[in-house]
Amino acid sequence: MSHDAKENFIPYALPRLTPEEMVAQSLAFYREMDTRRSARIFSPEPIPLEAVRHCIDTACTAPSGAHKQPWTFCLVTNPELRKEIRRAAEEEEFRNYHGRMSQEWLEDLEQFGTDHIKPFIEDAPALIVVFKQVHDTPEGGGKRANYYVNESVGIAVGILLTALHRIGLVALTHTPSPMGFLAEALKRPANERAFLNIPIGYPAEGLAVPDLTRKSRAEVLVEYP
Ligand code: IYR
Repeated sequence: MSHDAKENFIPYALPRLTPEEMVAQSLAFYREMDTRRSARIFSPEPIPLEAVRHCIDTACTAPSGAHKQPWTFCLVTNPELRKEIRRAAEEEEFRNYHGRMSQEWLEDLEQFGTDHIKPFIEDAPALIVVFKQVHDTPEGGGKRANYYVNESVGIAVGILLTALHRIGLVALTHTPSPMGFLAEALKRPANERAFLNIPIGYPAEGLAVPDLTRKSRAEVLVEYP
């Protein structure tokens, strides 16, 4: 069995860097990623969609359970669709902010100044609505299992956010839960569930973001030498 599998294997290697190059490149990349921030106000300017498609291709290089690649990325630029998505998202968010979210949750969000009004859904030039595939739909019909779907799609989204940041676009990982309306608006098949709504675009001119600090390395890294 494992012998048969190995017959499908192909050689694989990566260029070997010196330890000094590794330290320098990892530090440079950390510094680049440390400038990534979520944005809630976007410039309405159009963005080069071919570059965004490349970012989505990059997201799809993510590892996934049994290589099922259980994701669909919907790139929504259509203004009527964005208007409808905004309307439905604000309806859900109104219920979230006015009863469904706990007092503690509302307090935790205070510093971000968010409410149920979501102009960015229409102002951003594009939305990437990410769907997870709760099961597979093989070519010949029927159902097959997918595995570790949330982990797989979460990793893909992480890579997507990284790729977008590298080309100077900002994004927001928006969760207008419950998100069933997204599958309906985008006419997704029965095996797909909305995972995140990600408005993307250039940052609005004069954009300001909350003055956040990140946890220190000592708080997040435990080494076991
Ligand atoms: N989905 C709501 C509420 C919200 C929840 C969390 I957790 C955030 O980090 C930010 C917002 C909204 O988008 O307003």
